Amino acid sequence: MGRHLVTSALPYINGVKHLGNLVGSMLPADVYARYLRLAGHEVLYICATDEHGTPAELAALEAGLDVAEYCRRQHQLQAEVYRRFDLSFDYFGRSSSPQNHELTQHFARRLAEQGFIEEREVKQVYSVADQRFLPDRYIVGTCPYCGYTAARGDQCENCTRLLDPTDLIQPRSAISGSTELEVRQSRHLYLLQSRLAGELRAWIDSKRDWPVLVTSIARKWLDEGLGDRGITRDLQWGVPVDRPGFEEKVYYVWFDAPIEYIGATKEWADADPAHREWRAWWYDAHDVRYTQFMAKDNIPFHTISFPSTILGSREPWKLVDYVKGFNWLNYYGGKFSTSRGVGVFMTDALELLPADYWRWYLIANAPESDDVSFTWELFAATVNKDLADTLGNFVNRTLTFTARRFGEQVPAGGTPGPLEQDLAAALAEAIGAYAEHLERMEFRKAANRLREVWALGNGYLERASPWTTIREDPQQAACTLRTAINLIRVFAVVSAPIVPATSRRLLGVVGQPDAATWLSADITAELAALGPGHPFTVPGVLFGKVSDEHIAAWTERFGGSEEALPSA
Ligand code: B3M
Ligand code: ZN
Repeated sequence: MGRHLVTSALPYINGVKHLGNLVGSMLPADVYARYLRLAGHEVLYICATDEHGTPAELAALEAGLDVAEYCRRQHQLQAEVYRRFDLSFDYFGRSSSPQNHELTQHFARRLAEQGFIEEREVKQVYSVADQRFLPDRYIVGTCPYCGYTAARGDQCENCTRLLDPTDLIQPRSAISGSTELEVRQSRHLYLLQSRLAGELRAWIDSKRDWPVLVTSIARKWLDEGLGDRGITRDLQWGVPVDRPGFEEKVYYVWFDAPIEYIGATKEWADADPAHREWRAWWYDAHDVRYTQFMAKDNIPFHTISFPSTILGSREPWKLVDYVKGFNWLNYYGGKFSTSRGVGVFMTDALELLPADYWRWYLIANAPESDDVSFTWELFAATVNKDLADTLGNFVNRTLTFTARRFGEQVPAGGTPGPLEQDLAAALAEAIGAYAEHLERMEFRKAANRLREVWALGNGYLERASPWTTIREDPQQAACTLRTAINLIRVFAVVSAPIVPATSRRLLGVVGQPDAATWLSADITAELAALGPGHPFTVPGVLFGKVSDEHIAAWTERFGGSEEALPSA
């Protein structure tokens, strides 16, 4: 059994997230957490909004709100959309919480005590008009290489060259447009990661079962020589730095954000006295297996930066046991982009179709080994074939036919024979493989197996052909339909991690409570769980099909292939 701690990368507070964000962290983490719970493990699945940093401040400014109020509202909105997507967080916290403030300051103090923090004097661009230091990306100007006039201080978007703000011609503030910029001195805290490089490498080397995507990114950072990292910023919004002379500064968002995994666990505990033992999940937690989910751009922060914080504290906080990283989900080969509004956002998605359509599509096409493209054509094909034709059609034809011939209850009569034995054997094999893939977090492979499980239903009906046997041998037909109704229950249980709402609906149809445990190994017994006379109801069509008209309308609304390509 064992205890499983699961976290998904914390979504930035500004703006509703898109399907790319969802499939790269929260959704697979949710599928995994749901599977583990069904398999009988104790699970704590934690997520939170990542609320600090310049983008949050600027978004608040733009919204005309005080940043704390802006974050409070955005947190509510995000929590609501995740609930509608059936993401089963045990707690959804906020990195701006007092708990995270306290823990972040604790870690900084410990790191300083252990000699891993140093004060350094740095030169930074200060905007007189904005009365603030500007992070590199908030300084814009003309690219010295290509002449692009809106190049950012960290990189030119046009020619992709990496820049220093001082390289820019006619630099100006991205916030106010002011050109009144000065270089000023400021003191900052540096985390001496270089001193932990050996320990980090040994730790990464010990992770032989990690995906290559993850270890190769971590090793690349180590191989390039691990630099020390500035962990403070001249901002007001963030976790205050509790050190004399640093009253005007806060910790860098990437320092406090991962600590919020722990912070949110404390929030969870503080919200309910039953969770008093929260520290046992994190501190000296040798019986806990900790799995993190994230997209590839977050991997360095979770395999290098956050582990440096933990290791350098010289306290027995839990290090991650397994990192599941994801590639990009693109929109027709271009990037989903929050800032440019390209692609499908989570609220848009729910306006079009219920969560399970998206959950299924995204898991079945998860960007695990490569970047993949979202296209409406593939979305339609996946939904129509798997959900409508395979699962939905099986359920509807089974229940409609049974109700018409035998009434709305599991029919009595007949005895299972070779067809049912074959079915049970095939199911046992496919479900076993499916569970193994879920356990290993191989989501596409898991979805392939689940699709195969569903297809066994239609294959069985074709072979047993109750619409034929009902004429000469109604007992035989009754046995087939009884088995088929039990199959619906079996499908509902095993589908629960990926399409939880559908699972609940199907179980409701056959008068069963929501799935709480996985199936037993005895599939023959599972296929007889609902006995003769057990009532059911006939649901309406489970999954509507996505038509060519839908595709045309949605392509028009969200931008088709052309608009989604990165601008030259
Ligand atoms: N908010 C970046 C992202 O959403 C960042 C993750 C924090 S995880 C501690 O991609
Ligand atoms: Zn350029």
